[in-house]
Amino acid sequence: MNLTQQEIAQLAEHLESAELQAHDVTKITDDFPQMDWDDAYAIQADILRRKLARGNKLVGLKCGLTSRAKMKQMGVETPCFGFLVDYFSVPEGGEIKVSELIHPKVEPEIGFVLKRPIRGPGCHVGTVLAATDFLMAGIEIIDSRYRDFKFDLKSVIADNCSSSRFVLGGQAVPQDGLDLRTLGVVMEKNGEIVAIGAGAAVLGHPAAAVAMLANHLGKRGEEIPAGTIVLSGGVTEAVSVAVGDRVNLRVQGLGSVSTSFI
Ligand code: 0L1
Ligand code: MG
Repeated sequence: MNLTQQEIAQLAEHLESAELQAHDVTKITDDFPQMDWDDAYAIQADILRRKLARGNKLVGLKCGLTSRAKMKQMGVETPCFGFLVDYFSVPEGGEIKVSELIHPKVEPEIGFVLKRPIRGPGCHVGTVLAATDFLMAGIEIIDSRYRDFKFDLKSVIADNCSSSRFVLGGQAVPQDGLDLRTLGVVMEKNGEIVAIGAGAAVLGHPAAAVAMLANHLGKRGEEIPAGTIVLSGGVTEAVSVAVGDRVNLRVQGLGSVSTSFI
């Protein structure tokens, strides 16, 4: 690690304030070019610590930048991992206040809930499928705190991978019999189709993203707990939304989920 504890705490406060006050900032590597990967995850962990100290609850984990479309859109080559806390969760069909966000975008996600914890190293698609309790369709609302969504991977990891809100569909579906690679995904904004994809867009198989997360956590002596929601990463590119937009997502075999922006 190249940053001091004081710098990590200062950057966590800087990024969390930008989130809570809904204002953008420049990417933090501009001022701290020496920052390494461990520093980036340490800043993210300090943002989580701040939220837990304030009484928020950890409710899930997310994989980000797991599809070629997303990597190309954001100009990066490697997935990233973040956390989800209670107030990020919006009920199915619920409304999201744009005034609380900076420049939100939506992306279609496949949500996994595990029946038993998994911990890397060595996790693979089979490990994840064997531990999966059920799957859910999900819309993730990402909202980078960086101006114009311009960042590098270390900056975005520190910023909790742009996590902001998420909406899960009303169906919890066992994965038996579903081929997650060929699950069709259709996302509509105001009745117009804005993104189409299939599960294989996520690292060849959405469970591969969850396995990568378990292996990432394993290196830190952590695991994916049972019962927590894990988002696979967007199946397609993210789509910008604004006040008045209504987004509907249909995932083959997992049902639909919608949300409105007010
Ligand atoms: O959930 C995601 O795939 C987003 C990860 C962070 C990059 C971005 O803001 O697009
Ligand atoms: Mg995502």
